[in-house]
Amino acid sequence: MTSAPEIKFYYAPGACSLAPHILLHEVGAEYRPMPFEIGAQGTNITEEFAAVNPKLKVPTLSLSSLGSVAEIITESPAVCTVIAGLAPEKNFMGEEGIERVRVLEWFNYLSGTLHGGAFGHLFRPERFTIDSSEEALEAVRTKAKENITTCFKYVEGRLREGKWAVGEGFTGVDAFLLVFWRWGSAYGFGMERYGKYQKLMGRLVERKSVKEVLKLEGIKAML
Ligand SMILES: N[C@@H](CCC(=O)N[C@@H](CS)C(=O)NCC(=O)O)C(=O)O
Repeated sequence: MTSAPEIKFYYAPGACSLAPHILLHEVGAEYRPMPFEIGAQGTNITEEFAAVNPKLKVPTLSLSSLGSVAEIITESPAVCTVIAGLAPEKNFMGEEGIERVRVLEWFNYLSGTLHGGAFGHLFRPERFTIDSSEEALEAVRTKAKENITTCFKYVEGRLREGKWAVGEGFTGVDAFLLVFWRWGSAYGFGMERYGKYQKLMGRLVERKSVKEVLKLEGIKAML
């Protein structure tokens, strides 16, 4: 007999972990929330967390079935894939075939290009230059803002009026898009310019899972 896995979910309010957090509620999984604050120096690290995920990043998922060693899953696309797999009939990572490919395409773009390659530079410019002068850091931030705007324009261009990001149903991509919507709003990227994106977020926040998670994380959608 196989038992349901015991799930620990490491997250920080308003971080990229928001997307898998929403998926955990969509699939109705029981999980133990492990909240962290991300401060100026990065994740507020505990020894336990450093042992669990040496990358020191959220989201991190620990999955164990009784008597087995926990599997540690890191990286948002992988974490979302595992969670979606708990309710495979809901196709939260897209239906098999081209939809699943599109979901992967979106996830890679959002986590690699928009998050790692753009917002990451705005949030942590010191990680992207060996020059610690304020001028050098500001130059990294300036370029990051340009790159973020390019990404938002691309996202807006890819979205379809009145539809979820991929296929006909809600997927993890829609939840992931909320992360960047909120960051864009918080950092003054003039998000009201992106009409299709804004409408998509308006539909998304009507979902029970999204309402629950925003409340649990103590954050607003920033629409
Ligand atoms: N590539 C990773 C990035 C994870 C990441 O950068 N998480 C941020 C929160 S949004 C974090 O934990 N930051 C702590 C730090 O950089 O010190 C993913 O997609 O999961």
